[in-house]
Amino acid sequence: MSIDYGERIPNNVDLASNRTLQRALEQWQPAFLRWWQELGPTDFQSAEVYLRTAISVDAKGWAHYGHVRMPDYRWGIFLAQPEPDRRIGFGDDLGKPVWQQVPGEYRSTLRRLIVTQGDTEPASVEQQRLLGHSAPSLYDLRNLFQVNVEEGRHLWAMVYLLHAYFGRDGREEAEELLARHSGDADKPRILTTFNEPISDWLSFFMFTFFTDRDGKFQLKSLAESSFDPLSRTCRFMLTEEAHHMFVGDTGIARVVRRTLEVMRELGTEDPGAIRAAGAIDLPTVQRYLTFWFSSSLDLFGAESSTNAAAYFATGIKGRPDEQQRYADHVAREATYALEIPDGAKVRTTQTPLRNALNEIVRAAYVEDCAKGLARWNRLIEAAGQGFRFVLPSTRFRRTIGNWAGVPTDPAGTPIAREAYEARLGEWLPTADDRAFITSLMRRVVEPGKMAAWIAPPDKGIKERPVDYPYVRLA
Ligand code: BYC
Repeated sequence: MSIDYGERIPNNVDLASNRTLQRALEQWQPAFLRWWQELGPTDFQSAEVYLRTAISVDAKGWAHYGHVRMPDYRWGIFLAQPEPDRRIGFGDDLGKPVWQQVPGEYRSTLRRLIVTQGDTEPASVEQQRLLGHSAPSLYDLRNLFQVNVEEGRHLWAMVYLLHAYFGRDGREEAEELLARHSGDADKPRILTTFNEPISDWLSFFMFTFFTDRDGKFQLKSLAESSFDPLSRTCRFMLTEEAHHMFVGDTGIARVVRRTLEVMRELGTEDPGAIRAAGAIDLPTVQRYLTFWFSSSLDLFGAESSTNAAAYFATGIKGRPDEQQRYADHVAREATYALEIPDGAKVRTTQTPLRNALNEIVRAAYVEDCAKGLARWNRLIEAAGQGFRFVLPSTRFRRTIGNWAGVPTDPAGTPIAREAYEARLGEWLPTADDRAFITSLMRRVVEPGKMAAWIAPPDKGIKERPVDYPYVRLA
């Protein structure tokens, strides 16, 4: 399953044997490169960046590392190895052979899911396009660009499926993926979180921790799909995705470590004093965390969803880690208790489990997020400080599902709208917070040096030292 780099579009799907598909993708390629030049990272296109590039889809040693100019990065099409005799793992058709082609009756549903997934990838590159100018170190700058080129590749992954399996409609959708833009008033990206600006590095770390983690859960759900090419595509995307969440997890930990150092040096918890020393006070970190976590919760869809039930029944989209995590792969009779708003109160209602799948996956996501908070809280505890990060309730600040527009406090208790609006500034980043964070965003370009608001990483990339020139600026 090694990747053919002799081709114009590197791939492991034997693209050369399908001339029509190859030509169609070769026509899309210049449009993609134009999009990258126009809406990818601003400037830096001639910088040499220490990037990893996939050379194989084997679990071990799949990437090559070296300095590359981003426009020369080899975006391509890589699918995980096929599993021999793979069978449908859940739903009404459990145990039947998986599909190598799209069943006619599921065509529009599958296309829609692939388009929604595909839309998030270039969206995130657009959201992050200005961040290179304010990178806190060359190490971070390289990580940003690594994430960006791989999100570009994930767009390729979805475009391949659209071109290969959805005919003319698929080709049109592939064009639309480059026509919608993050935050565009007329043609925004499909999901709300992907229209939020990411103009500072604290937001970038929150996004890669919380929003990329939604990516992990959605990709795992799609990796279970009975549509085998989609499953194989997502399985390989997950290999790359792990690094993106690592960037967020360690980025936030480094911010916290630096703040704790300043707190110790100054002997104070006072946010004003910590800010004056150029570090980010922990309550501000919490407000950013609350913002990005609550925004990312919406990406799982409504608590009770007939769409989700139909995806599961038909085998289109499953639950993450279906085989390892669940015993009943049909889930026809089972129910799930959902908590829904009832005036100023909360009521529990039993819902068919298949309808509650978005909520079940969201709950697994919340558990996963909590592990990151536990790690950061251990740093705070070890420093002898009393502050603790908390995840807000999944009811807080929702715009999708039963809790959409229902005012609650971060603990999830319904409150009056006036009280909610009056207190939002305690819970979410204020204009003052954003101005302060923006004031810290200054580019640091000397190898090994870090901005004052973030601690250095524990180690460099691929056994290189932290002061390695990860980006050679032109
Ligand atoms: N915003 O029945 P429901 C990633 C719509 S991130 C706007 O619950 P469903 C990445 C919904 O479309 C992962 N609209 O929906 C991360 C539906 O519309 P219709 C991206 C929303 O289908 C970082 C209606 O509301 N992958 O990879 O069960 C960097 C009723 O909702 C939203 C995917 O999302 C929303 N947040 O679930 C780079 C996987 N939520 O049918 C990349 C593919 C719901 O009434 N997508 N709606 O017109 C899906 O599986 C599903 O579309 C969703 C929604 C899970 C998003």
